[in-house]
Amino acid sequence: MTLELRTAGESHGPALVAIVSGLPAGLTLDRDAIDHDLGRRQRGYGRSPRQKLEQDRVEVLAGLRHGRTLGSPLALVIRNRDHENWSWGMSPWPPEGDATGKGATPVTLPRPGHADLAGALKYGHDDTRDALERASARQTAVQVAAGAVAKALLRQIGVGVGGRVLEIGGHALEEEWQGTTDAARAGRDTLGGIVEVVAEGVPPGLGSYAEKETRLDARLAAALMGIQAVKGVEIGDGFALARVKGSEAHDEIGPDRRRETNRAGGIEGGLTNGEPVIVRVAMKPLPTLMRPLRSVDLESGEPGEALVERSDVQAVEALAVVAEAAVSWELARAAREKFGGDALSDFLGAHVAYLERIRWNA
Ligand code: EPS
Repeated sequence: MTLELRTAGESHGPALVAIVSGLPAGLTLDRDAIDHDLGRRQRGYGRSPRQKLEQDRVEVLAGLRHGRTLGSPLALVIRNRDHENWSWGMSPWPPEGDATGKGATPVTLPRPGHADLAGALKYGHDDTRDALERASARQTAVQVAAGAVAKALLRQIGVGVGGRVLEIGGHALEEEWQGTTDAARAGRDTLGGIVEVVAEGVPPGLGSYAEKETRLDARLAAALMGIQAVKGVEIGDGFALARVKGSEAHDEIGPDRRRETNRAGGIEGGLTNGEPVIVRVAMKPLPTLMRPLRSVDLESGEPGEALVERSDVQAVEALAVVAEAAVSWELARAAREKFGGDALSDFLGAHVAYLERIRWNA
C-alpha cells in the first residue's frame, strides 16, 4: 500500500488537477484546512500581482463523500481565474476568431534559469510558452492541496509538520529582508532564499535502508528538489557535518533511546529515528527578471533580451508552504507503506501495535 500523486495543469490553462490514490477509507478531510494552506502559499511579500487575482480553492470531484474518504482515488481541482485573460492564448482546442489577449504572441526569447530553452529544444516547441506553462511554479498549488490531505492523515498518528523561512536574499528573516525585497524590486531583480521544514512526532522506522529508492532521505531530497527553483536540500546539519569530526557529528543514544542532539535531522541509514525530521531547502533567485538577461531569439538566431513578463520578486515564503507539503506527502507515503490498511482504523491499529512492539512513547 502506498500513496500516489499525479498532477496536470498549465499556469494559465483552465485548471490544475491532481489525483491522489492510496488513502485509507474513513479519513475526514476539512475543506477549510486545505484552502487555508492554499491561501498561505499565495501570501508573502514580493509575490506577483497574479496572487491578487487568484483565490485558490480546492474542488473535489471524486473519492470523498460527506467529507470522508471512500478509499477510492481522490480527484482535486483548482481553477485558474486568470485563464479568462488567456482564453484564446491557452485554449485547449483550436481557438475561434483572431488572436487576442495574453499568450497570443509566441515567446521565442528563452529566460536563463528557466526551462524555456531546453524545454523548447527537447519537445520541439516553436513557442517556449508550450514549455514554460507547465514548468511554472503555479503547479505547486495542487501539490499543496495534496500535502494538506497528507497532513490530515499524519495528524491521525500524531505527526505535525511545519515550514518556515530562514533567509531571503541572504538576510535572516528578522533582519532587513523586506527592505532587501523592495530594493530587488526597485532594481528590477529577483531573490532566492532558504526555508526549513520540521516534522515532529514521527515514529522511528519510516523509510528503509534496504534500497537507495526506499531511503527516506533520498525520497525527501527528490520531492524537495522537484519543487520549481530549488537548487539544494540538506537533511539535519547536512553540509556542515562534512566539516566536523565523528565525535562532534553523531547524536549519542540515551537509555530511553532518545537523543540530546539532532544533527542527523531525524534520519539515520535512510530511516526515521524518532527525533524530529529536519530539512532545509535552498531556492535560487527566480529567473523572470524585469531587467532581462542576455538571450538568443530561437527563431532568428539573433542576440536579444530574455522574456519579461509579470512575475514574483521572490517566493521564498511560498516555498516554505510548498516544502511543508512535500515533506508531509513523503512522510504520509512512508507511513502508508509501514502501516497499510484499507480502513483508517486498520492504519491506526497497525500504528499503535507497532509502537507497543517497540515500546516507544510517542
Ligand atoms: C510563475 C510566474 C508568476 C507566478 C506564478 C509562477 O505567474 P504569472 O506569470 O501568471 O504572474 O505568480 O505562480 C503562481 C501563479 C502561483 O500561484 O504560484 C512562474 O513563472 O513560475
